Amino acid sequence: MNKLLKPTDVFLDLEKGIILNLKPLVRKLSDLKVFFFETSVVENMLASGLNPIIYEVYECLQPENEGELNFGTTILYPGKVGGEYYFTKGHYHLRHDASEVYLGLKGDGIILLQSKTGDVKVESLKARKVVYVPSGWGHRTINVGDETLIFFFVYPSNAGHDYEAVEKQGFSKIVLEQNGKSKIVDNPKFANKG
Ligand code: M6P
Ligand code: ZN
Repeated sequence: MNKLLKPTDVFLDLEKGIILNLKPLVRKLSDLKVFFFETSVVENMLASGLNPIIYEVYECLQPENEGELNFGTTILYPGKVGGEYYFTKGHYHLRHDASEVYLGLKGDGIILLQSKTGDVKVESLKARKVVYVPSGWGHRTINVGDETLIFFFVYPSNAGHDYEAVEKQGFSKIVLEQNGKSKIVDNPKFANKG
């Protein structure tokens, strides 16, 4: 039996997406260098002193005991690198039986899902929309709107984040702005290693 944890509660600012009295994890362009399609654009931006914040994560982390849950919010800013919309790194869960739930709070987003066997699924994420990410699916969130995308998430605290597969293989699709609209296209750099 796991040790009985104390119930906790937090306040969420639904407008800003922040969880009060928590320090966010901040991801800047420099943290996402290898993830964007146009690496040379990233390098030029960084070389000219531009290193914008891409997203922030407010997370209530629990001990990694079986059955416990982590939850929090992600604030994904609007913007593009070259033609590619800002996104979260994206990851698989290290535990293959770990799923996740997203609840959109604000903005206009897309969740790209892919399995290691080549399945791809695309879901939209916006206020009041709930997306269930079953176990086994890698997931990345993209902000395709002009305003900040804010969403709430819950997943098992012992899920673990596997970024390596995404770093090496990438996502099979990328989301670009074309003629003022978002377009999901094949990622030419995708390494289909299965
Ligand atoms: C979601 C959750 C978090 C994750 C965050 C940022 O809100 O899945 O667990 O950390 O997105 O995504 P990533 O870890 O892929 O950068
Ligand atoms: Zn996850």
